[in-house]
Amino acid sequence: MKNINIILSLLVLTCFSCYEKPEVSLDVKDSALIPLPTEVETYSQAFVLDQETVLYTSSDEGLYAANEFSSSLASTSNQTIPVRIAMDISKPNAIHFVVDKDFLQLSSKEAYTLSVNEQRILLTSGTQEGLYRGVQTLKQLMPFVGLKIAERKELIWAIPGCEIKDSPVLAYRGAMLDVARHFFSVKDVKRYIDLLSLYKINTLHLHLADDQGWRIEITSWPKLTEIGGSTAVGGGSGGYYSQEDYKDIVAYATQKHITVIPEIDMPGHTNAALASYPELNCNGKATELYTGMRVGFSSLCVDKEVTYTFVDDVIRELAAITPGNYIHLGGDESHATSKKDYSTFLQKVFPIVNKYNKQVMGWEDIQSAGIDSSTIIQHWTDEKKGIAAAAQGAKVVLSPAPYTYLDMKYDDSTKLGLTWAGAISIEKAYEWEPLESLSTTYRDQIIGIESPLWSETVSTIQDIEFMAFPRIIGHSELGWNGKTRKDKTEYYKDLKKDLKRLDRRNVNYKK
Ligand code: IFG
Repeated sequence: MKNINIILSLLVLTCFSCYEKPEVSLDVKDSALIPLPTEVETYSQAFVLDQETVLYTSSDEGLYAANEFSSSLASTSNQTIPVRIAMDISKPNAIHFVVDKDFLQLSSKEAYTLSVNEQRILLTSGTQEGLYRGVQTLKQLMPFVGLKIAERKELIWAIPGCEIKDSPVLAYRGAMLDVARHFFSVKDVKRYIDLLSLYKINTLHLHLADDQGWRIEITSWPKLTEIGGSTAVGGGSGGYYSQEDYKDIVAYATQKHITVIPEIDMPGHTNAALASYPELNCNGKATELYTGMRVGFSSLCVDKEVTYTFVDDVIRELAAITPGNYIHLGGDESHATSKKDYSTFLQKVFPIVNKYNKQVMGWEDIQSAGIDSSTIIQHWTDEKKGIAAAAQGAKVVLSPAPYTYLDMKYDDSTKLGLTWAGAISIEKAYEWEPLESLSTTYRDQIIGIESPLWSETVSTIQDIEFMAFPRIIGHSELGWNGKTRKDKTEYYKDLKKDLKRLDRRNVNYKK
């Protein structure tokens, strides 16, 4: 028995040494890179990743990115590759994750370069965030399947040679999830975060309160969730995030370089709060809980001092568990608040946000209350209001409903969704030019785009995936590059391939 082992091990040894990395030439143009990087040069020789490949880095940021790539490869191929802490970019058969502070001179902290040749891969950025974005591109360069070659037990992976220089045009690339009309578990929100991060989306706006539900625990006003969180559109059981749950979501998003922006809509869209506390109502009587789909019928009581104590407590507690710079105050569809009261209310509330060291974000409607350049206005339906906001110096995030509202039906065969902003096909979601929105006078104040998914008709993670994908993939490219590709057919060709990656993740996207 002993001899056979010696012979076998000799055989393996010789085979091992006889293994020559195959020369593979692939065209990077065949990889489905979305968002399309700023510059992609083809290089003939592919890099072959095999069991001897090592991921090198010598910085915490690089280690983080290397682990992100290594765990992603392990999850799609059950192949683990060693991550070594050493910086020697001359090492062959290696992927190097390099932090180069010179990159910090560039316009975006998310800028990176990715260089692939037959010897090694070099991913370089000035920040961990930039490396993280580059890892998403590296994952998209990976072939769908590894190569099985005779001499090897494990698969090898041929990555097309290329020189990529990449940096986003728009800094704010967001998705909004309405967890108020229907409540979604922490697990579901994390799943959505996972998918958003694949496309370099960097902001998650959580719509945490509305007429039908209050979804975030406020310890000083416990009935907001006890009563206000107890139901949903259609009368379901509702739900809410404890502050620990919310911190869990924020931490998870932060790991994927996604900033969470919480929204407490006010003074309208507040029936859940008004049903929880009689004193918040001008007549001192609590309203009934509401499980319908109407909007514009509720308002906090602008004349009562207790209203501002309430707002102060809510914003204080929310700011304390929100590392991001913004608190979103909503401000939309306050049809039950007089114009004068609306302005009075917001002018008293804006300073409360600032008192807790946060900046105000709001739907474009709040521009009528007087805003400044520290405010982010979210344009959704009225170009005049959007332009009026920009004219006051505000930064603008574009969410034009006819192109970005993911709760709109794809077409009249779509069971889920609403129709008031018109059907939004996969093509319509992609074929618009964000930087031509509003007036080009304020082009430089447009900081990004965001894709809202309202949940009146959406109640499961499968529904979220169906309505968001593939339309939000088109939005991710518009956010990253600020425009569509010259040849749009190239985008749709890449999208078709990219959807195979979503198949591997069992994403319920619209076919
Ligand atoms: N408009 C309302 C949302 C939601 C939406 C559904 C905004 C800013 C219609 N406000 O969009 O609360 O009901 O498409």
